[in-house]
Amino acid sequence: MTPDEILQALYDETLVGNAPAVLELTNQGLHLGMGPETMLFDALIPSLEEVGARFERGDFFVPEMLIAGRAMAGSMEVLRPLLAETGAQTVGTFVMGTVKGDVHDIGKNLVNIMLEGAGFNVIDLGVQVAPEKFVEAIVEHKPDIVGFSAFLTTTMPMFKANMNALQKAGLRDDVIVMVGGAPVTPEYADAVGADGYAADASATVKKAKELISRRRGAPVPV
Ligand code: B12
Repeated sequence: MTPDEILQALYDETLVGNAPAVLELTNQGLHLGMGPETMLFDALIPSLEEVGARFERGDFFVPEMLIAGRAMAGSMEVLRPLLAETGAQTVGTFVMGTVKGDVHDIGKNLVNIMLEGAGFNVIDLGVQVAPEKFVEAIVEHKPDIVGFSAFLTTTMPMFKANMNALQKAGLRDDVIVMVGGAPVTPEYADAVGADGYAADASATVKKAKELISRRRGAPVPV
């Protein structure tokens, strides 16, 4: 297969949730010398975007979303160490979690991979993270940044609940807060009092470094 055929097949097989084929194609692509970013940004992510569009139109239902998500997650297991492999030094600690009531984690995991690749020490609290868990993790790990991820309009209000919990615990000024996830907008991030928002994984890395530099009054290593 040519690299273009692999990208097309990765897109098609992710769309139908054929996990074994997606894994096999990922390995074939790497064998051919294709970059992990190419497979991620030119096939896997666009395919999941199409899954979302079909769900919105009523052509796909939850099981289809689930198997497509699983197919992509299988490929990410292989790509993860390669995407994170830059040998950069630690630029800061980032505690990350998907908010309570929300199980979406593909986007969050992707952000984590890119942050690790950029030299961050990432502590992933997983999904359905309650406000008190975020508080506990901030006390324990003393991160530079805490990230809240939400993918549903019904779980976005948890950002505010998390902010209130930080305030109540007296931790709000100790940590930079970033928020993100498919339905989140910069306006919403401002409205809940977050320090930063980013629309995708690479923008998150950039923004995170910028916010840390500003707080420390010195540039972070690149
Ligand atoms: C896969 C999927 C699922 C899977 C999740 C599997 C998993 N392990 O994650 C399953 C099947 C479980 C699922 C369930 C549901 N889902 Co769903 N799902 C999706 C789908 C198709 C893809 C999401 C995804 O992974 N995208 C790919 C990643 C790479 O992109 P991303 O998520 O946007 O992440 C990027 C940015 O947002 C950002 N980012 C992410 N997190 C963070 C955090 C910080 C701090 C920062 C700075 C940035 C950042 O960087 C990421 C990487 O670039 C989306 C459609 C879509 N297009 O988003 C629907 C979607 C999110 N789901 C939706 C719905 C409605 C549901 C259900 C309610 C369906 C139901 N009736 O049961 C349930 C809810 C379950 C729950 N309680 O959470 C809706 C949400 C609508 C809304 N606005 O509220 C969507 C948008 C589909 C649609 N178009 O209607 N879903």
